[in-house]
Amino acid sequence: MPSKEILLKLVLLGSPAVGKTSLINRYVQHSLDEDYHSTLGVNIVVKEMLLEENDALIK
Ligand SMILES: Nc1nc2c(ncn2[C@@H]2O[C@H](COP(=O)(O)OP(=O)(O)OP(=O)(O)O)[C@@H](O)[C@H]2O)c(=O)[nH]1
Ligand SMILES: [Mg+2]
Repeated sequence: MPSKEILLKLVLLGSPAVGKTSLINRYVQHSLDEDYHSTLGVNIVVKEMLLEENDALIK
């Protein structure tokens, strides 16, 4: 079966210091920084995933 590429773009917005960057870093690179570094402007990250044929996104 030919592979299919799906591109999703997500925007996460919220009040300062509520954990947006921490949530994304945990999901994308499995890391946690206990220090607080305010994100200036925007932070763009990319995560590539290989989905199985029976995953809901593929259907
Ligand atoms: N205890 C606890 N601390 C957390 C959690 N998530 C994030 N933090 C801490 O909260 C602080 C702020 O987290 P960030 O992820 O930088 O917050 P942010 O929403 O991206 O902040 P801005 O970029 O300023 O908008 C950091 O010191 C994190 O370590 C959590 O689930 N539990
Ligand atoms: Mg941030």
